[in-house]
Amino acid sequence: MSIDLHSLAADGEPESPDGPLTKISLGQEYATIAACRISIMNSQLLDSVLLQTDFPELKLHASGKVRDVYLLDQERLLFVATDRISAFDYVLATGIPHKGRVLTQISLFWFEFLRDLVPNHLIAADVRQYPAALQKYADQLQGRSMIVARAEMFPVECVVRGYISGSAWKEYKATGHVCGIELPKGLRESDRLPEPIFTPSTKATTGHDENIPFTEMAGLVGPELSRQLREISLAVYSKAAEFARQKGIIIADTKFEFGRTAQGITLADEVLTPDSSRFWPADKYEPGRAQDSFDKQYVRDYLEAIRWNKQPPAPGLPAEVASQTSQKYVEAYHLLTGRDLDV
Ligand code: PZK
Repeated sequence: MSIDLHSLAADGEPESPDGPLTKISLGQEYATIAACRISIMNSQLLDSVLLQTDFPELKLHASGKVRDVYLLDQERLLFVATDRISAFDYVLATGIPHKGRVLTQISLFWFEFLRDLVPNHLIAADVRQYPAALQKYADQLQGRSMIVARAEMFPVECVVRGYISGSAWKEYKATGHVCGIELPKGLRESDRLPEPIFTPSTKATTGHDENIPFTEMAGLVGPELSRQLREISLAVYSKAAEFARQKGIIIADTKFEFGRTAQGITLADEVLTPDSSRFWPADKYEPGRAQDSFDKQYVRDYLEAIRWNKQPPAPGLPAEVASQTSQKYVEAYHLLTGRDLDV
């Protein structure tokens, strides 16, 4: 990162003995100073950033930190990936140019790549094939949206881990197992697992998803369906992770969501994106420590540097950080697909 926040802090506020910054309001101030000093984000880029969707006559079906889902009719939903970015559990005030298109195009790539393994919910992603009533929103939708088949969603997250990180690392350190799966002794943080493991979770009512043993999943959705979801999840992860690894990206873990449609068990939601997975740059992989994130590292470094207290309101990002982050998303797309994101 080219910004030296400590030098910025030095000629702004006096440094307190326990560090340069403690309060969120100061953090925002420095974000602004940094943004002014480094560069004004190219105004065309800024124009293209979508933080909020707005389709007044459509019914919002669900909304996440990054994506908005609208109800089109009884059979179909409209998924839109915005350029919002979250870090440390909060959506930041600044969007990331191209992010929504990168997430959408990565999911589309994997849907195609995985189509022989599992049916998916995609109906259309070319706006010209969307209903006439949506054509007036073509600018908001192109490249970042999909029409998908409405599924009866299963109330579990199907998580697969090929490496030990995050909540699984915490659980393993404390207990030696993860979601009821006994793991070898002596694993280090970020180690590759002997084989990928299926570690389902439930959507917690507040905050984070809760890891559950397979037996608990079986109680929730039934043992036969649980076995099928585990088998599909592991097969999908293994095929994709092997491919990504050849392209220089380690997919350490990922979360799938499935539902039932006319096609049977159907892969839904976004698939194997940096938002639903941990992407690590393979050339920097070093077990024994937490790994840098492929996409969000500049953002995390910046937020740590300004000492954001990780309470709302979340700060914005300097143009330089947003721009570098944008480039990482575009790079991930390029590495995986070999294609250029059309800008
Ligand atoms: C569905 N979500 C989660 C994702 C959000 C929320 N094919 C489908 N049919 C019915 N429902 C869903 C899907 C899918 N995929 C998934 N919510 C509804 C979700 C993204 C953003 F706000």
